[in-house]
Amino acid sequence: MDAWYSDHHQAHHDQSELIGGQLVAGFELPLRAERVLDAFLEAGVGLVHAPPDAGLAPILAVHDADYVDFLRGAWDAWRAIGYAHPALPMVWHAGLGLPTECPRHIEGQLGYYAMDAASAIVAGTWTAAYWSAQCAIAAATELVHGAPAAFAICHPPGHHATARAMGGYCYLNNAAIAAQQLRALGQPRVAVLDIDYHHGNGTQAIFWQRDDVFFASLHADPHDDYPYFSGHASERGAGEGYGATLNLPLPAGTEAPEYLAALEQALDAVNAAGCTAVVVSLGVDTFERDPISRFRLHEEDFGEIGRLLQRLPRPALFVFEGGYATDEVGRNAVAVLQGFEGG
Ligand code: SP5
Ligand code: ZN
Repeated sequence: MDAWYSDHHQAHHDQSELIGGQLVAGFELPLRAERVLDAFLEAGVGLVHAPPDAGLAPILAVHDADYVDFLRGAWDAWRAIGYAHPALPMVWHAGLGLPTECPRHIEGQLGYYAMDAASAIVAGTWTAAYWSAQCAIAAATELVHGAPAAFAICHPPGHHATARAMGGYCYLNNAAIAAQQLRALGQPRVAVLDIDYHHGNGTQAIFWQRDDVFFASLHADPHDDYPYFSGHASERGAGEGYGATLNLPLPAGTEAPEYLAALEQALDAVNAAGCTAVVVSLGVDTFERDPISRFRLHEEDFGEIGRLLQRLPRPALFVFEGGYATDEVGRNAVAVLQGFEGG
């Protein structure tokens, strides 16, 4: 399978994040995507392309226009009040009911459009997020032209971003944008299978009331880990989308046998849903030495995950999400692709 990668992703760098109550250098580094690109080329999985510019329309098919305007202008507004360090929110509307007005001040806007204080905006965030989404859009478009599989080496990641909020290092929801693009190009029912360590709350929220996109996710139990407020097994979707969401939370310390059994369950559900195409949110922060996660998958388990994913419908689009062990992130992500291709 071929991959899509944009050098523009490097513009999103040197973010800080609030973790454990302390402001620290972010775990989410451009180096992650470069390691994935290197491993992809070294393994000879396929060609790598730079995405063409498909414009804002496929992004606006998923995200609210006012949120996109905020992302585009946030850094300039932050600079305009005299700051040169990464922009993070510090006041939220949780518990106050839905806000009726968006604040005029950038400090208020950051809280209005964010779910946490781990997703900083820096000078190049919009450029990087835009081209990250373009990688997913280009790969999805390629699938419709007949490729059985493709890989979008997205940076920054996307699955925590909702239609109108950033969070969890995510700004634009690349997987959701790709799934929507597959729908727009004629696929009648699309699955999103999310195997990142964290629940894909953004993707779930975007398709919550829809029956045409089936969402299945394996992740750390939200009773114990980020994003805390979604991903419980009881969440099944609503309205027409009731039953088109499947959450399989797993405990801290989960190892391969339990993980692979849950993955089989998700694959059964995706196949029973009759989907004609699939987007895989490919996070490898399930790795035993991931610095922010608590599953215990070994390097060789990622190939086995890929082999199980052969049961997915085609075409299949892999979208890179999390994975913070920079020495192993490339090999682990590419091992999934190689397993999927029968290697
Ligand atoms: C795309 C993605 O994987 N986003 C993950 C965002 C997680 N952010 C919060 C992480 C909190 C980790 N807390 C445990 C720290 C152990 N040192
Ligand atoms: Zn993650």
